[in-house]
Formats: sequence, structure tokens, C-alpha cells
Amino acid sequence: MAEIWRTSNGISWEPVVQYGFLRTNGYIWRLTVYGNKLIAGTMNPFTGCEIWMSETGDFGTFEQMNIHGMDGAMSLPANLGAFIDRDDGPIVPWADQYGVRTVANYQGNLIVGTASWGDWVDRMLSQQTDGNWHDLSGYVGCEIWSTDGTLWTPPETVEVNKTVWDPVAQSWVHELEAPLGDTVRFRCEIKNIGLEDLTNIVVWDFLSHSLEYADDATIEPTCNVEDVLGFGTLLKWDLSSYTLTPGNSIVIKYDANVIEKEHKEVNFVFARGKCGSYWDYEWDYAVINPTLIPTVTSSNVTGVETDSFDLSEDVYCYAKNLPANRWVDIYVVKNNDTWEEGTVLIDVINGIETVKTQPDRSLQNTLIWESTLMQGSYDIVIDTNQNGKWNEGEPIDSLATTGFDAVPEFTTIAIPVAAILGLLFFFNRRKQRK
Ligand SMILES: [Ca+2]
Ligand SMILES: [Ca+2]
Ligand SMILES: [Ca+2]
Repeated sequence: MAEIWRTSNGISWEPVVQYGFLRTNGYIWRLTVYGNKLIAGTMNPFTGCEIWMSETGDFGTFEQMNIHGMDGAMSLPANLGAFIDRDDGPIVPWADQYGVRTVANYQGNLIVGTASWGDWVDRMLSQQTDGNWHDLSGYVGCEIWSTDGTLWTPPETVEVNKTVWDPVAQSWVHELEAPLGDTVRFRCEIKNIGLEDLTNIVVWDFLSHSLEYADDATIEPTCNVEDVLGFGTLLKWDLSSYTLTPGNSIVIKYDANVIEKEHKEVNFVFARGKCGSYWDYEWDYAVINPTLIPTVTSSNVTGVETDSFDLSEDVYCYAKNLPANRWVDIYVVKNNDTWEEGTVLIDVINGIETVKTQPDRSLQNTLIWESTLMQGSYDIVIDTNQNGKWNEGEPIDSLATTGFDAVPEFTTIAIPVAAILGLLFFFNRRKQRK
């Protein structure tokens, strides 16, 4: 995000603005002096240009003096695909005035000329989409604004909070580790913290492609679900039938399945509304970290990891990091060290165990094979999605080695060995007698 630095000798520099004023300001597009104030005009294609001023130029002294996008207007209906030269994807409202393009100090007034991008997108898309003219420029164009420099403070209107349910901590959190195959529950709260009614509310929630919407949101009307060019899913709730009085909230909860595990996922929610005559927006995000690796471990009756069992022993197993509160099937299969996606599971004792995982994602010590065992080498598989096949991410004890061995007991091997030793002893004695 954009920064402003200053120096008094051209050698040593210090920052006076960092992180784009903590908003989505990508450029400081214009700097000027007006009165005794330092004025910074930004480019902010997401929510509209901003103008900040400081009377000293010191770090932390800048204050916003305009409404984002000059009047908060976000009426440009742009396809998300426009960002990658395509004319598809969900339509999102974009800031009409995205940048402070030029400034002048004229007759005591600060004059600002803005930039708008409808025409640019039209021309870009026209080239890329067989001359199709989308007429975004028909909605908006650049503007000139003038101010006497009175500081304008944006009112507080919307507050957005996005969290995800942590089944272990039993609380709503902003970041969660979740295993592949898990179902996570999101909560989006949109609160009116302003002094007037909040209307025209629209909520956009972006799920990246590692997450799959479970179509169970706790609000009416249902959301519009759109694919975002293979990057994920955009859930859009048009809540214009709601009027949110000051201090009140709308809460949307919904489930999503974790279907990929490669990336840390940042899931955004944006809410826009009109408070009195002022259009405002706010956003928040929750992070899903699909890094917990599920495991299953062969164990004995006391829950101690065991890899070798007498034929007269019972075999147990325990597991960790499974999807919470989920019915799963446990298979004991012949040892396999070259597992492939979709391998059919054949239980050696024809009696799979179907059990429910704990809220903390564990599976307590569970009896999976009652004696007498058959001699051999085995794997234990937890079929998390109960489809009778092994799927990527389902735990195995163990993938590339033997899960556990069932071996004859000491007494049954001991007798033949003692007999052989006895015979050798017998023959030796006979030899000596000769
Ligand atoms: Ca194996
Ligand atoms: Ca499976
Ligand atoms: Ca084992």
C-alpha cells in the first residue's frame, strides 16, 4: 500500500504515512500544499479516491477530508473478469471515482480533478471481446470538485465482523486450522454503528476454491452463488428488504467444506449500505488454514500405540485431526504400501466400524478387531467420507509401511522350536554314545 516519506537533507528519510492510511489506497497520486496544509490525493480503485491532509506533515497526523470516491458512489457495474481482460465473472459495484488525478489551488479553493475508469474498461474489453462494447462509460465519467478546505470527517456507519467456529475452543475466532474434509462454520455480522437507519444493504462473501459452500445460510433471501473465474465462489446477499436501525445487527451463518489443503485461505466479506444519505462499506476476513494432518494409530486395549499383536489380542486404534462430529468408517485391510486415490477398501474381517468423531476432531481408542486375529500385515484406514474408497487426505496407518502385524503367540512358536532343539540334543547324545 502507498507510503509518504520525507527528508530535510536529501540523505536521511522517514516515513510519515504507511500502509495506504490503513485502507486500500494503492497510490499517493497527487501531493500539494493548500493553505498551510499538506494534501495527499490517492488512487483507490476498490472503494474510491481519498484526500488526506496534515497541518504538520508528521507521522500519524493525517486526517481524511473527503468522502471516499468524493460522494461514496459505487454505481459502476463491472465484471470481475475485467481485471484479467475478460467480460465474464460476477458483477460487482466499483468506485465511480477511483483516483485524485490532478489538483489546483484556485481563488482560495482546492480543486480536484478525478479519474474514472468506465471508459478505460470499455476500451480494454472491446479489444479483448471481439469488439463488444459494454458501455460502462455510460454510467460514469471524471469529475471536478472544489472545497474550501473544511475538514470533513466520515461518519461511522457499518461494522463488519467475520469469524469461524473453533470446535476445540468452542468459540468464534478469526483464524482456524481445519483438516481436509472438515466442514467449517462461518459467521458474518453486519452492524449499524451509525446514528441513522442503514438501508440498501448488500453483502458479498468470497470463498476461495479450497472451500465449497454448503448452501445452508441462516438468512432469507438466499444468496446468489456465482463462480469467480475459477478462483472461488462469490456469495451475494441482497438484503435491501432489511432496515437496520442504529445499534442493531444482521448475522449470517453458513457452512463450507474444506476441499483442498494447499493454501492458507483468506475469506473476505464486504457489506455496503446507505446510512441516511451516505453510502458506506466495510469488510473483514477470516483465515482457514487447512494444515492439520489427520492420523490414525494402531493401539492396544489401554490406548498405547502398538504395532505387533499376538493372535489372541484385540486390536484398537485412535485418531486425530479428523473432521469434527462426523460419522466415519474404520477399515482393517491387507497391508498396502502403494496407495492410490480411489483404491477400494476391502475389510479383512468383513466388519467395518462406523463411529462418530469427537468435537475436538479426535477418535478415542476404539476396538476394531476382536481376537482371534489372522496372521498377517495390515493397514488401518479411516474412510472419512464413507464412500468405501481411500481418498487423498484420509488417514492410513500406515501409508508406506505396515500399519500393524498379527503374529503367532510366543507359546505357539516356542513349542516347535523347543521340539527341534530337543531333537538336536537327542541326536547329539546318540552320536556321543557311539
Ligand atoms: Ca501400509
Ligand atoms: Ca473415502
Ligand atoms: Ca501402527
